[in-house]
Amino acid sequence: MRTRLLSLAALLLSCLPVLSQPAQSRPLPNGGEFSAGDSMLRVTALRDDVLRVRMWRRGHAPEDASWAVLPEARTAQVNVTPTTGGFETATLEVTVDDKLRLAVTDRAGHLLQQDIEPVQWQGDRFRIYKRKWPNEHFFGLGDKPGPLDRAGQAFTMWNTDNFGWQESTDPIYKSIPFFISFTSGTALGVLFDNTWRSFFDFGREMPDAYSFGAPNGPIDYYLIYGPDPKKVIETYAWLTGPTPLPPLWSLGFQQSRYTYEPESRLTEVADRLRADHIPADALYLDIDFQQKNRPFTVDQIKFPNFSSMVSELARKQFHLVVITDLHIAKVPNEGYAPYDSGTAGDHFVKNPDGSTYVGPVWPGPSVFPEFTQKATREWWGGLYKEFASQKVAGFWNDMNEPAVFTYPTKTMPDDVQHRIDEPGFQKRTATHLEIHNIYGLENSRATYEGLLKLQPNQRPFVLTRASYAGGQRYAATWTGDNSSTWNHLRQTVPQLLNLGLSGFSLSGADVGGFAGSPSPDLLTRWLQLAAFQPIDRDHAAKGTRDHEPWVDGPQHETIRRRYIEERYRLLPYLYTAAEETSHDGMPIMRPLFLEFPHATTDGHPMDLDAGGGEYMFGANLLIAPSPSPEEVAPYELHLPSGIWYDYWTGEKLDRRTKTAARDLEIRDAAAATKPIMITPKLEELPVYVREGSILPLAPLTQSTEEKPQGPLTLRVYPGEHCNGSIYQDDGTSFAYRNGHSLRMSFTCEQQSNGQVRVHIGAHEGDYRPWWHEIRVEVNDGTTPAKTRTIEDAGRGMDVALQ
Ligand code: NBV
Repeated sequence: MRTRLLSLAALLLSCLPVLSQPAQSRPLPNGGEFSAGDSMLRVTALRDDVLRVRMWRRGHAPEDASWAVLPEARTAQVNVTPTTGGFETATLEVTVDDKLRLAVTDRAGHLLQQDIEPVQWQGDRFRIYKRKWPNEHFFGLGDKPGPLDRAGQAFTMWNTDNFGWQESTDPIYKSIPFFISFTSGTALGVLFDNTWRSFFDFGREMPDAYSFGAPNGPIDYYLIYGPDPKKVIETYAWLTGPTPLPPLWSLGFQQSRYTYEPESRLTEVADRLRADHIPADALYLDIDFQQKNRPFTVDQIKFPNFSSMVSELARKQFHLVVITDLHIAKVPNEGYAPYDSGTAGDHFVKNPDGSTYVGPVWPGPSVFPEFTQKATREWWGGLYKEFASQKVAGFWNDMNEPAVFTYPTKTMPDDVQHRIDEPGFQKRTATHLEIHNIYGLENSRATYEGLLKLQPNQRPFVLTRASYAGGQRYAATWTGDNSSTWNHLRQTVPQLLNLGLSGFSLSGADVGGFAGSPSPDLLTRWLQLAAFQPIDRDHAAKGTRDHEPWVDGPQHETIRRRYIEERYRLLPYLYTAAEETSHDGMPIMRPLFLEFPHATTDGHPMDLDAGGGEYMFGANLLIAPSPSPEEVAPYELHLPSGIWYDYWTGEKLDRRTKTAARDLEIRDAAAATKPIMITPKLEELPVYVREGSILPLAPLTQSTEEKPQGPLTLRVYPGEHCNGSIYQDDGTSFAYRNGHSLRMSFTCEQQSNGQVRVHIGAHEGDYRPWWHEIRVEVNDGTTPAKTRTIEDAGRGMDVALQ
């Protein structure tokens, strides 16, 4: 009944122009404060295109603090112009009616968002209903499983260790309460900054409304206007911080397992990778390398020469990443330093009665750091001292939802007390219900900041499982315990895309699947695809069959090697994309609608028609795995209109011809393109290059530590807006902040006589790259490709290829 009433209300409202009756209001220089009954609504403009919306019951103004939003952004403000119903900025118009219903339009009068009823309170619980258009699509919310578009679904934010999760499982490990609404090519971002067990509904309850709310905590959300989706991403990075530039090695191939033990087994894997010429950069040690599962220890029997083993691996150009779970074994008087120093410093989470909370995890009864205290984070950071001095290169923060072996909640009790002692926050205690979703975020922050302090000139590499909005500032992430099934291989694409749209550009899924054993074909397909995903880490659960690239014989190994090698050739392109992320948050892995928001005239996201598997890797490469990777039947591939080149053969696909594809013709005759029929072959993953791309490639190496021998290759694909760039630096330090980096830009032009002129920009920055020569290779559909190799004196030049 209520549903029907709401639908009716929405329908009536949709017939009305923007609400005009003003509430009681008090103009503010940067917005307005509105009241009705005992409710207060404050809407402020951080920038002309960013609004912050806060609401509370009189006398209960919530604390103005955030774990996600950067203080500089949160306190930014622009002046606004008051209007009768609200105010306007240079970009947006805000109207609030007498029931405190908010409507936001752009200055051209297009309605961007509208409350369809007053905020619904039940005690501390609230839900906000917004109008949903039939053609509105929703993206983001981190790595929640399921399709790319969140429309028609409902979700809960509660970080959960969900081993063996499936496509319909919710929640899993992360809570990233940020989504992008995309309607007819117009994007609007919404960050609902509430750390409690919040909920989102995108038209599941009612087809014409979407809603979000929480059982407690503040009504505090940010509206980020595009209209271009890339603009929303950039602004979200401004609000919550971008992903820092990672160490180059973390973009190489990573090999992991639960657990490579003893020492000789890890060495054997390292040696086999090198012997078989499978490029690789990182090896992982999972929990069994520790003594009795105690974090920050090493089992001396299994790993008797840990320190020299790390050096020996480094000599072989491997970086070691070790797991450091956050549960600290409760073992008084056993000389276990993390427990002893943590107890002495009063760093563990407490029960309501003041005693230390103890919960069972891998080491048995364990205690948990109070990551919401700065002092505790500093103590935690110090625990990395020994590993850092042994040159362990990266750290893996698992189980930080936090996972506790108590059922059915699998986490701490709701009433555990967390102490907040933190710049920008009131000093107070909060229950676990408020802190749960940011616990993993603050754990990874403590690790990241601790490592920075220990090694100020080394970029930390932290891999976290749980996080919250803004967590990209501290760690890369992965999608937790997926399974070795075809469906999970397919799932990697929407999950990593949505993570990228939610700020987490550096993410990966366990290659081959964690739970279960992949068939040889599945593992081959997975290794292929992950070569074109941001983090490429092969990982497997205990008791599953081996996953390393060689395990299924030479035929499979040859295919697998070829894709990993291609990733290494493309590292200059990938690293340049990672550097872009570090400025503007643009994810490495992108849905088509991010690059082609107007691929269809009605702004329908192309991804949703394209079959489900396609995505962009960086701005120029389109990766097109089969939507049904287990099938051998041919499949149709729809590319955005324009000219595309086959990455592997250089063949030009000029598909601007109008087609008979009826649905496309109806939507947009001009953009209609002929679908390509792909007949899948195990050894092939279709990859296309967009016209006008210039891709930088390196000679093949076996690791990022190896200096490439030979020229930098620029693969030029002539076409509109032809350009490209490369970014290089030492790959590990912060010297780039002092100008010790190298940036070059390229453009190309196709002359009427068939000549292609490539302009190579001068070196910017003083980093000296590996190459002395540049090999320009023009792929314009003629075979063989035109090539010329020239000396690179760093001054910039024009190269003509006939
Ligand atoms: O530390 C063991 C595993 C780890 O391999 C995996 O990647 C994590 O997601 N960990 C979970 C704990 C237990 C899993 C059954």
